[in-house]
Amino acid sequence: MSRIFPPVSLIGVPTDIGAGHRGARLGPEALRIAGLAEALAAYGVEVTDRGNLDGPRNPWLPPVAGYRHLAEVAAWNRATMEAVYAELQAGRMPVMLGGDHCLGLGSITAVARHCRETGKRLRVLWLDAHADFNTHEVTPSGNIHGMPVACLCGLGPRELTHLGGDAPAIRADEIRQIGIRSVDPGEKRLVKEYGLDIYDMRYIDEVGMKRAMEEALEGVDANTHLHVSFDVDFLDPSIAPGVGTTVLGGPNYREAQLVMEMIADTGRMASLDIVELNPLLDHHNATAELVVDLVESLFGKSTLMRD
Ligand code: B3U
Ligand code: MN
Ligand code: MN
Repeated sequence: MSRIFPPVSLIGVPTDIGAGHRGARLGPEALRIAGLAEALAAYGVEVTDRGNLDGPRNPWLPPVAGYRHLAEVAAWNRATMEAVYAELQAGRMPVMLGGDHCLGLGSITAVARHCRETGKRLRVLWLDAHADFNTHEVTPSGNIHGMPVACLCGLGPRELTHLGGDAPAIRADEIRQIGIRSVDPGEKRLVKEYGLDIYDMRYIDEVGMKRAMEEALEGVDANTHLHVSFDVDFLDPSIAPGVGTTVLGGPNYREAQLVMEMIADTGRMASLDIVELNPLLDHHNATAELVVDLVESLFGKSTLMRD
């Protein structure tokens, strides 16, 4: 069976406005240099690189009332939301090249709106070392890349929770988090309160990645829009050092490949974020090249062997 993908639009979002390290703004270029567009084209995917979005520079200020750069984060996310929504409306698959993970807010807000308008069921797979469910009250840093899931679920400042008009943008039961191994104390309480479905590393160690992914993908059907939000710090730092917040004990290369292959097997991935790649912390662009390799698997590279 050969897979037919909708045409893909790459959208660069060169900012580290929500992060605690500078450098994720260089992520889109590193992914381009690692050959992302060419790799997808080699699978017969029609790829158009839309270039980079524009937004405010990073003023690199301390938190104000628990948030760093709230107005700038909102501006970048508005631009992301509009760009992603336009691609979906045009029947294309937006692939957002971050940029830090605060941008998942704009991207997924657009996807959720598209799903409401088309009657699709939304499933978000959030691949990450972190739950990204902090609020201004419990954040240890004020960095908004630690808050997008909470904002999507309606918990956060109005500028972010109401980005798409109504809040919440998504329901907690539309998201599955995989690879989690760093959750702050107050954040832990909130994810329990909101009932987030988290496949943390402890669970993956116990049942294995295959079963964890089967559970995370359960119920995905022909009417599902599957959005993958891939924070590169999901991966174990031994294979992916080029991120700002490495956390030991993540999925190894084989486990990560299996995740991507099982997503590809569903045939339902309709939008993708690639975030938190920080080329300043990378070695010879190796993390970017690994990401391209994994994204190829998301598009069915390795499953071709089983056709
Ligand atoms: N939970 C911490 C650290 C963090 C979250 N997301 C990333 N780092 N990439 C925080 O600051 O919210
Ligand atoms: Mn994240
Ligand atoms: Mn993370």
